[in-house]
Amino acid sequence: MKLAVVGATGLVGSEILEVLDEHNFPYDELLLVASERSVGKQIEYKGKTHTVIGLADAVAAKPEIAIFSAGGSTSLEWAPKFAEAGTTVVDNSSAWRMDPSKKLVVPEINAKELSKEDKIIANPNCSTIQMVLALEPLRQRYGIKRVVVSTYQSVTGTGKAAVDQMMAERAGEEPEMVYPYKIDMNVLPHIDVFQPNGYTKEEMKMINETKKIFSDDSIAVTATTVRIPTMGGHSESVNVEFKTDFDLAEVRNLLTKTSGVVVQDDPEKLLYPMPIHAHKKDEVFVGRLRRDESQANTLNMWIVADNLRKGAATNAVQIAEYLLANKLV
Ligand code: A2P
Ligand code: 11C
Repeated sequence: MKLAVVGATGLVGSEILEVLDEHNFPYDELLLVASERSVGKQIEYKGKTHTVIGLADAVAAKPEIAIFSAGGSTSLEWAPKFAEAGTTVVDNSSAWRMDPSKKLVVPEINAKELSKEDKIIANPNCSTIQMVLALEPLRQRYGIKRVVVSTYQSVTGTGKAAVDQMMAERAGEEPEMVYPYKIDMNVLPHIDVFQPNGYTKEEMKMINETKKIFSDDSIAVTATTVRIPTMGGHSESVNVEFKTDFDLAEVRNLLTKTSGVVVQDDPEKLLYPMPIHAHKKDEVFVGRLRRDESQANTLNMWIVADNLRKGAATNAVQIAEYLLANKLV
C-alpha cells in the first residue's frame, strides 16, 4: 500500500502527517509531494528521512491513495492524472466538491455512498464539516427546515502565510499582507472572494455543501463567515429550525452518543467549547445548547473544531481509512 500526501509541506499537509501517525495508518510506502520549490527538500517523519518529490514523479509511482491539500488549481490539473493512473484521490480543495459526478464525504454521515468507481473524492470545507457533523443526529431525529450560521474562523484556514501576517503584526514587524486589512486586533467579515449575490465564496460553500452532504436541497441555509485573529480552530454560532418540536435533554443525549462529537455544555461550570481546547483534537465540540425562545422548534448551538483536524486532515484520513477498511482501493 503506497500513500501520497500532496501538499505535504503546507499547514494541512503537516497536520495530515500527524494524524496518519496518531491513527497508525497502515501504509508500506509514503510519498511526500509538493511544488517544484520544495522538490529535494528532506523531511524527518517517524524516524525516517523523506525526500519531497514532484507531482509527475508521484503519478508515475502509482500510489493506491493520494491525499491532496495543495490548493484548487493543483487539484483540478493533477487529480485526474492520478485517477487515470489508478490512484484514488481524496481532495481537500474546493475544486471537485460541487461536481455532480464526485462524492462529498463526511465519513460519519455518508461514507456508505462510496464505491470502487470513485477515483476523486472531495473533502468538504472545514466550516461545513464541523457544522454538518453536529447537525446530523438532530436532522435524523427532527428533520431540518432552516439553518442560520455565523462563523468565527481561525487564520490557519488561510494557510501558513496568513499565520505569518498575524504573528508579524503581533511582533510589531512589517507584515506580508495576505488579507486586505490587518487581522490582529481585528475581525474581517470576509472569507474567500465575494460573489455577485453579495455573499462570499466561503458562505456559498457552507450553503451548497450542506445540501449536497445531506442529499437534501430543501434545507434552507444562510451563512455569514468571519475571520478572527485566532489559531486553534473555527467556531460557529448555529441557529437551527427543525421540522418538529424537540426536547433539549434528548438533543444533548443524541449529541453525546454521536461518534466524533463531544458535548461541552455546563454554564454553571463555565464549560463551553473554545478553540484553545479544540486545538489538535479530532472531535467536534458542541455547547451553549438552548432553545431559541423567539421561534418554535428552534435550537441555538455553538460548535467548535480544529479546522486543520476534523475540518481537513482528520476527515481526509478517515476517508482513506474507510477506503482501506472496505477494500475500495
Ligand atoms: P510548497 O511548500 O512547495 O509551496 P499552505 O496552504 O500551508 O500554504 O500549503 C500549500 C501546500 O500546497 C504546500 O505543501 C505547497 O508546496 C503545496 N503546493 C502549492 N502549489 C503547488 C503546486 N503547484 N504543486 C504542488 N504542490 C503545491
Ligand atoms: C478558511 N474554510 O477557513 C477556509 C479554508 O474550501 O477548502 C478552506 C478552503 C476550502 O479560510
